[in-house]
Amino acid sequence: MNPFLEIHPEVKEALQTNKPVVALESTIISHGMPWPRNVETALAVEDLIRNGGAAPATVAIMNGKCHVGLKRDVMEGLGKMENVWKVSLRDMPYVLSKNLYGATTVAATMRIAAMAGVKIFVTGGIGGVHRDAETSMDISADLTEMENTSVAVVSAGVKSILDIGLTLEYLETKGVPVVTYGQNEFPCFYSCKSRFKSPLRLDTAMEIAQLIKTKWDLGLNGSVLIANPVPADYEVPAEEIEKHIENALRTAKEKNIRGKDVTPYLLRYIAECSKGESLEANIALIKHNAKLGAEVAIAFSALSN
Ligand code: PSU
Ligand code: MN
Repeated sequence: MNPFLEIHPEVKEALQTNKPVVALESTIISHGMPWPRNVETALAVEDLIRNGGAAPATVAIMNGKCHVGLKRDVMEGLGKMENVWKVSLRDMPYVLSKNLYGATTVAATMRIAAMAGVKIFVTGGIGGVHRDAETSMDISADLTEMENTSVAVVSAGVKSILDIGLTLEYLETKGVPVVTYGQNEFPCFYSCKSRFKSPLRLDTAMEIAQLIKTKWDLGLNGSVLIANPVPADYEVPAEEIEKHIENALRTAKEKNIRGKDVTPYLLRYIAECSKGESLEANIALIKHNAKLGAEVAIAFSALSN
């Protein structure tokens, strides 16, 4: 086992007995939602996965180790703490070697999950190609990670702070299958509708597991992106979010926000402008993804055993 890994007993037991495990990221706890809803949500998501029949494994970095599965008090601490590092792939060596607290993004969580042998990962939204990428070159390491690392990702699509069309093109170039669960249109996080047709559609967790298994059995490395549309009752119309996004992008530019600070800045700005509504949608869609992720993990492990 990699010496940097610290695997929670519940997760270790599941891995050793080939039971389904679902990885979860922690940037969403530290940078994605306000306290205390962040901690409540993270714990509720873990319980949903447990009740669905899989072991939850929230990933974070602390004390020089990559933790796969967190104790409850650690999760609560992480949710309250200020100055937690947002750790993408390139930040891992620094945060580990300095013994800092780090919350992992999709990219870093995927890599650590793969190191531990976890195959299915649930998040809210992935990073992608930013709207001004042709000049800023701002493309999330989440996408290069999806090219290389064989962990399937369940998300609610791609938030429209990004260029959804370019993100889908990039995933096509990198050989990442994009599957929407139960509808033809690719969803855009708060909204079920993005105006982009989903490259693929599947209607059951078993079919999704079969696609994932077939990709890896073929010897094709890398991820499968599963887009799960937000539950209709919690959908925030795209036009409503769009005005906040445009303001967020403009102020980010004015304030010269760059690099890894861009995504958290935009997310926070939009959350504040759209008040409770976007937070409730965010929480609902993550829970919804957790249920689907547990089903996919169970189907995948049934196919593999
Ligand atoms: N998009 C969201 N919610 C999030 C993120 C992105 O809708 O919480 C977080 C995830 O942790 C993702 C990270 O992996 O932001 C991407 O950051 P960057 O664009 O700096 O790679
Ligand atoms: Mn970026």
